[in-house]
Amino acid sequence: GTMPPAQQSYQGAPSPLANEPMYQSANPKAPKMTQAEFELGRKTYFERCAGCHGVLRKGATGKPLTPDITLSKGTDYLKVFISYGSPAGMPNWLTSGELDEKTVDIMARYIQQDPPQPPEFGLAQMKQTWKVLVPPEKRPTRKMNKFNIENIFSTTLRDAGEIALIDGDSKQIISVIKTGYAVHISRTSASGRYLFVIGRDAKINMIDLWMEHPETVAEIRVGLEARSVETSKYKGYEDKLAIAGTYWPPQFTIMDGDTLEPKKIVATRGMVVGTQEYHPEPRVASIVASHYKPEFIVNVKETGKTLMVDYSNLDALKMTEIGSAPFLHDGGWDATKRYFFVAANQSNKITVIDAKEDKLAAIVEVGKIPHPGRGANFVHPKFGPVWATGHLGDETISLIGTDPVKHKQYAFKEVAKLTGQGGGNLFLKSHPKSQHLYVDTPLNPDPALSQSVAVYDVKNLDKGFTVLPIAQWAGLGDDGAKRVVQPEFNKAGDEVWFSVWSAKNKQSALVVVDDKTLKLKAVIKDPRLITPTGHFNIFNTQHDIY
Ligand code: DHE
Repeated sequence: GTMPPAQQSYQGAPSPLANEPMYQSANPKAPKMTQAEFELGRKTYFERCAGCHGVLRKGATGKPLTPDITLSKGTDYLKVFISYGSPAGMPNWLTSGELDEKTVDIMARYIQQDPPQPPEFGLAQMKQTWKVLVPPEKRPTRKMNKFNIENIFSTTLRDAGEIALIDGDSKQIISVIKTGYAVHISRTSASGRYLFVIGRDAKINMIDLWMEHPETVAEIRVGLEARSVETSKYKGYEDKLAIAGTYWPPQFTIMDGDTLEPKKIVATRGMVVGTQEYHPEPRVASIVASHYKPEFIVNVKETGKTLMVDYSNLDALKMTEIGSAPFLHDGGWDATKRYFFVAANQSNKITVIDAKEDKLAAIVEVGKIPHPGRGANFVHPKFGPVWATGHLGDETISLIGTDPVKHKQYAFKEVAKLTGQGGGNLFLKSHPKSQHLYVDTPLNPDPALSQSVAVYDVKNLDKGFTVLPIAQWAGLGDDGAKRVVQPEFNKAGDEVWFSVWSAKNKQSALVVVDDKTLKLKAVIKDPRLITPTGHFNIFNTQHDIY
């Protein structure tokens, strides 16, 4: 296989569906399997394969593996494919040592059976998991702690299923809060009071930062697998609603912003843009709240559609569907917060959505597998305001013009490509008060790159980049792979935080860099900081500042 191991582990994070009960369906043509073999096959499939081939094996970024295709290939052929991989990106599971021969044989037979369908998850199931631990009337009416909550960081402790709230001023851990399985992202309510955290198991924790000891005040599961959560930000709707998108079932759920009571569930199953063929499991990827209208901007991955969901009347829900390109994933705003840039990652494109006019502004060709996170914004000396994305698949950073008024000839075009340290980039970051652009490369196979970041002076891009040896600064010793991931600014925009992400049984750390001098400012180490990945500064997340 040619897919670098780090990228493979990125796409193939274990799905919580591995733990859901599902049953073998009898297909007389499929090779025989015992119930135990079927169970092992199912578990392995959801842990290793579903991320690319889809829950229903209808294909996503990987090829479809439904019995109409796999049965005609036969067990022997499939075993070779699984063992040795393919240049198109299929990993070499046997020769890499990830699976043994017995498991490869089981997998070859498993994918010829009918795909077991995980259960649906509707209002009744959601309500069973919904808990209001502290009802709104029992919550404080003003901030009861002495923290500067606008400079708190919520750090994802992925493999612990927890987040750490860290005081950005003192660098002390305020608390560690239990969340969902393989927890993914945090988002802040419009007022900055509430923090919403979502796990891969679609569990949402709503945390009240006004409490003397901030803790979860409401929780719910909105499905079986998820990645995104957001809250309403339009004037008059601040803190009123929350929304979460799910990978399974393919749907999004709008909730009460005070209690997480589920109000409205909308399915995303439907037709793929372009081919207009039915897709049974279009996953919900990034969601952002519009600043122009009472709308959520919901990006549906496999069908390549951005849904502008008007939340002003949930009983007569209006949605504008903007088709662009399949595999919409992550994205962020330009500096004016009018244009939303979202990566169609396996299509090597960035889609630009005009949130004022509710229409497609452009589709921009970029490098191989763009992965912006929320992207970065700065003013380029020649091209004016630009938004930037790095790539998983190559070493470039694409700059796209964002100003159709004063820099019309550059607007929504790729105006320049910077050359970075290498491929395997996941996140890059800017801040309106900083002159620097930070670019990580956590998935690069070379440890020298995965353990450092590149910094550009945006006024002198010709000078290339400076390398900061972040993992070395953390002083964690030599054992184990450490990936340096996700630059995030503090509120003042004068320091940048990084995670040094080690294995679950190894020590990790956070490293804080002084933005002016590019020198080490602080290292945060604590046995509770297990597998830190993303971190979200409350103020910057609240106001979409980057
Ligand atoms: Fe993420 C954002 C999905 C793997 C860290 N991730 C997102 C978003 C989606 C997503 C849809 C956008 C949410 C939004 O803005 O509403 N991520 C996925 C996957 O499907 C994928 C590829 C594989 C998987 O099985 O989960 C995946 N992600 C990872 C990781 O391996 C990372 C590096 C470490 C981790 O914690 O698991 C990771 N993803 C992040 C982070 C963000 C994110 C830190 C938020 C970026 C931001 O700045 O907003």
